[in-house]
Amino acid sequence: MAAGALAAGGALAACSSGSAKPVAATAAKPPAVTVHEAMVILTGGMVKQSGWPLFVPSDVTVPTGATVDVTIYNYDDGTAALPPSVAMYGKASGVTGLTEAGQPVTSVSAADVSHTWTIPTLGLNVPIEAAPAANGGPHKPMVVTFSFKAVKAGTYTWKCFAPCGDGTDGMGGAMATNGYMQGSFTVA
Ligand SMILES: [Cu+2]
Repeated sequence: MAAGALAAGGALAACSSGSAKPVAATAAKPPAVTVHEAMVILTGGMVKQSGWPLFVPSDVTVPTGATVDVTIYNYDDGTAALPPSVAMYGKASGVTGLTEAGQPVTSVSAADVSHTWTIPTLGLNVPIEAAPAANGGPHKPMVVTFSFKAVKAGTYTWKCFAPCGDGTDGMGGAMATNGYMQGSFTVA
């Protein structure tokens, strides 16, 4: 009796796993999602708050698993050279297809960095070059594009590491304030 029940159970399990397989394979393949995010960097002077450059928007949310195509329009024509302690943020990491002004790049020299978009906990860093000098004419942005995959759900803090803020080290003011040179990146 017990042996018969086992045999029947075994047969049933084999049968149901055989028929469930194609369903599981279909369910495990969600459609690939690509989202496009645009951010603009404005100088403080453009928004009547001199010395307070900012990213707009500063808080971004993307779906888990999405490929994120980012375009950053940097209207700041000033540089904020990376000091030696954070010189490593001149090198891009964690992203693919980085271009600046239409040119593929993998790093920006420390002296030429204007801002960075950096999520240290994800190993993600993008150095951003300055906009062309306006020279009294219309402002033209430095256009920066890159992609990455938002693999792990969570809320992460992004920061700029170029000392573009207040204080003797340039790390105060905008550099230390959410909504300016830092914000949140949420994968949900
Ligand atoms: Cu900055």
